[in-house]
Amino acid sequence: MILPRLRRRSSPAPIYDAVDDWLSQTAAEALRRDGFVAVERLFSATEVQAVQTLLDRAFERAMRMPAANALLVCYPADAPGGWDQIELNYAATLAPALLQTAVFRRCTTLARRLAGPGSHAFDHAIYKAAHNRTETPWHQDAAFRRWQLPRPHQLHFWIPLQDVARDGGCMEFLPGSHRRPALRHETVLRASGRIGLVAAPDPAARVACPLSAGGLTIHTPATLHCARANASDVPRRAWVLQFGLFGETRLAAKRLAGSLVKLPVGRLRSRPERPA
Ligand SMILES: O=C(O)CCC(=O)C(=O)O
Repeated sequence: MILPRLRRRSSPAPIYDAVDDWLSQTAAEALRRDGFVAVERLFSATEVQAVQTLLDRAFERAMRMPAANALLVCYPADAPGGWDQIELNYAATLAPALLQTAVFRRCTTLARRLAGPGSHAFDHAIYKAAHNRTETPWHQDAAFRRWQLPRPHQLHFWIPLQDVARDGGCMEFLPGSHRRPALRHETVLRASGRIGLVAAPDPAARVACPLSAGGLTIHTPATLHCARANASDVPRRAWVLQFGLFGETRLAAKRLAGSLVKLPVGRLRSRPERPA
């Protein structure tokens, strides 16, 4: 379900505060019923640009730092040295200033209004090159969990960093799929060399969520979703934020266990976002 476009106030400032209650109520209903919701115009162009600048920097760091290479998932292009699709897990560990952006703050507020207490548990960035060949296949994020117990307060925010149409790789969902039993996922070897999980639902009822930059989609871990390859002339960049109960605690445990990258102290310190 796509929410109606929100009316912009005369100032270029984000309109979130003015529609706070209405937005979270409508979004909560859609999430309960459909398992996803698309919301337009939550962020200004400057706020989205700030995220992109930090993510681009995080990708550069991940490529330079051998310790961070494991966070990168690269789908090679035909031409040597290029990439068809590139992903960065835990991008905010390489660019901590992402967690101070207006986009992150507003998503955190919205996640808490929609799902109750919780915090940021995971983030990743997915860049699909222009005219790429890599689809994001149908899957439920819950299928990737090692811990199979339900996480009722978990919500996943998908934030495009430019306008995105269906053929540009916007998110597509199967409404109501979060209320049905989990689908069996097949294990596949993806072109990145990593193992992927792929479901094969009947896609007839699929709903595509094209968005303008400044909007986002939110879905539950049990909602079936996919995204097509990017047939457009520009790269499709997206930042994905997962919120859940004890998210920060789970992240801290991973940091302690050494599964996240440690930034060298004093170097690579992220600059804070400049105010819009
Ligand atoms: O951006 C994409 O291509 C899909 C993202 C996605 O499926 C996910 O984050 O679970």
